[in-house]
Amino acid sequence: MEGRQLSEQEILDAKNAAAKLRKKLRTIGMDAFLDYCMKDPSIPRPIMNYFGIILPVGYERLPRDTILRALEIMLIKEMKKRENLPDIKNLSDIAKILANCQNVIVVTGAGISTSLGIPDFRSSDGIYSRLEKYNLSDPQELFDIALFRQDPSIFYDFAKELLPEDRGYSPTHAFIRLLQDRGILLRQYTQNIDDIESSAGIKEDKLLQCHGSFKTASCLTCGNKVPGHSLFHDIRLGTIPKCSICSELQTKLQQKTSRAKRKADSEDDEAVCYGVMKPDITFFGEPLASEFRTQMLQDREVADLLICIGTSLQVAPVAGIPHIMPANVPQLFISRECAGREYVFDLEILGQCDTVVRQLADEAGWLAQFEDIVQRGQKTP
Ligand code: CNA
Repeated sequence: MEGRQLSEQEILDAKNAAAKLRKKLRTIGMDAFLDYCMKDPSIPRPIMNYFGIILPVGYERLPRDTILRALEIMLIKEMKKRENLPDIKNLSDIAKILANCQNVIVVTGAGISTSLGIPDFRSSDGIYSRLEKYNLSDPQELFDIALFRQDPSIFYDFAKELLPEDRGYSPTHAFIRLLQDRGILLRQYTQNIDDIESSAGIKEDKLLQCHGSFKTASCLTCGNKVPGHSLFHDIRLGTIPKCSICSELQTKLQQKTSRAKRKADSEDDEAVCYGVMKPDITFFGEPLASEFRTQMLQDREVADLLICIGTSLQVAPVAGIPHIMPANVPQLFISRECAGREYVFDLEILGQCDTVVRQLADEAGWLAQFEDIVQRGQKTP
């Protein structure tokens, strides 16, 4: 019956069988489980199918040791998988957990700012959907440091879309602020570069901007650091922001240099990015702040809830956070689209995050306090 679609009952039976096998594997341990798999040559294939692993045709003819070794590798992977915690079926269960929590880790992505008009990357209307005009082979090139040095105008052309309009913040930012005000926010790990967290009043020691942010900018040539907002006017006008120190120096030098020399210099690669300001966001090809790893390893020891909001979990190392949390820490995922199959969240709520967090605040009995913070985050007219 190859290629036949399974009925709902058959899918349910297979899921139940897989759950039983997982339990058996964890109860009797690897060695005994391998013995169990190998006692009959017909056993490995269905067992592996239950675990989502397809064994090649004719594997039965392989030497027993080879099969054993392959099974062992697959089962080690399986053992590392997180199991769902019992009794987490809906937001009200999460609200009960919140009532007793002290150290919540929140991981956020571009989805928490889309209601403020800042597009994300990977949604159907996100920035990656309209990249034809840049003629890039990979959308990530927008953040490629080598390309930025060659032609900063490509980055600045789309960067204006990411600039925060004013000091407002979204209800989801307000929810994270609520956790902070209630004294239970251990840390927010944000991939966002819009720095709206600062507008929402998330304290510096509660926030890790994993990819840096527009908060500050530095000169590529002399390293001069300035507040990020001082670049916003130029970025909005479509002008590449330049370092005032380097520009002054360049003018003085130009007055002394011959015209022919100046022409040769301007054709030089270095000359293209001379004195160009770059927001202090981490580009591909630049090292991530070393703080991330150190902080994460400390935080995972004390965390008692993980909430991931508005992220596609496609970018390392943030995408790895759910995998490195201790298995007993409950995990909630809120986004418009499912997380990848490699994730095992105790609860996945698909929808607009602003709506879902409001519901969660309500379930927790914190609605009035939440609305008060939301109110303060409304855009100034
Ligand atoms: P992404 O890959 O674009 O994913 C965003 C996810 O959020 C998608 O899965 C969407 O379905 C979901 N989403 C969008 N809007 C909502 C909403 N209203 N409610 C619930 N879910 C929603 O972005 P990631 O953050 O996962 O990827 C990391 C990149 C994106 C980082 O390097 C960021 O710097 C970069 N980025 C940041 C911003 C920003 O700072 N606002 C904007 C665009 C991209």
